[in-house]
Amino acid sequence: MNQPRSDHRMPASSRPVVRYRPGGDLDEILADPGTLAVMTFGDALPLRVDDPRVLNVPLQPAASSQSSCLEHWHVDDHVESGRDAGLAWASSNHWLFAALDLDEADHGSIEDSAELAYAQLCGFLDRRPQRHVQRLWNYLGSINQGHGDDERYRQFCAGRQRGMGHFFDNGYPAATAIGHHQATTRMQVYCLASTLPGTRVENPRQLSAWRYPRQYGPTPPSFARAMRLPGDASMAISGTASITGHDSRHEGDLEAQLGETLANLKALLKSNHQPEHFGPGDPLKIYVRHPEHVARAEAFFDEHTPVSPRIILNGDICRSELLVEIDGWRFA
Ligand code: 3EB
Repeated sequence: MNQPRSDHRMPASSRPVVRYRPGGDLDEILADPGTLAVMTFGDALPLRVDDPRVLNVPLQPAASSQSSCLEHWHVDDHVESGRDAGLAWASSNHWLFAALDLDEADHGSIEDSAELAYAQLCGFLDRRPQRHVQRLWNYLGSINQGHGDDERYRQFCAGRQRGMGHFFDNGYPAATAIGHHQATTRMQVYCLASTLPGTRVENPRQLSAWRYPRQYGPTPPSFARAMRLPGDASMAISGTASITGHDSRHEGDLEAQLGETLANLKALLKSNHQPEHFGPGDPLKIYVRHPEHVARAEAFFDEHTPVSPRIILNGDICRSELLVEIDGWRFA
């Protein structure tokens, strides 16, 4: 396995900070030499900006989330950026953002597209000093379309696994996979990687996803529940839903699913020896399947995580009985 080119220890100050910037000015953020990435959501902002650091996530923010909210990844370092055969990237000395936004129609099936996306991403990372993936996001169209093993999410899992090849033989990174409502064939995959490996964290309340039994599909999902970043105790938290063991819980009950999900998140923090609450520096992203559930989700978070910044996005969870999923960050 490749090692970082020098054995410099990573100063904690070099790790990215992720912040939501309600009403943030995109030009101003891009002029900052430490900007590693900026996400816009849905059609809230102009979609086409010719800068590899800008990614338009195809999920519509809830009307209550500030419509012009940006997500800003910032490092205390100088960032360079470019494109490599359709892959957009930006990197500092220690950190790398890379993103693919592809059309399945160009590659055949969703399975073939996922394989190609992951093969391209892993091939690119393999040539970079920042080759250690900490965190991955996957946004697919019509994620629950198709029955049984023909469901698009399950086919995505198979293609992703094939495309990963042996790249993650030492363990999967943290991840999210959510369905969007734009063109079904739009597939977006992006990641945060580093020169040093992170530490994978599993959830004591949940079976590791890669060990899910056959009933959830022929290829179990390839992700860790969380990743502790190199440099300090900060943690990137995977998409977390109302699942204990491997069972979906509280079908049809939004508040109960939210409660179970928060219990899962707290268990993850506890197993990482951290206080079991989210603070003002810990941004959360809440994916809500039905737009009409947004107000109730807001009320839940006002009560249970009042100080942590949040963005609520309309998106589908990869099991059709699940109504909500949460991912986010715990920064040291
Ligand atoms: C779960 O716990 C919910 O396929 O990358 C969460 C996070 C989920 C990541 C993925 C799937 C993924 O199984 C689903």
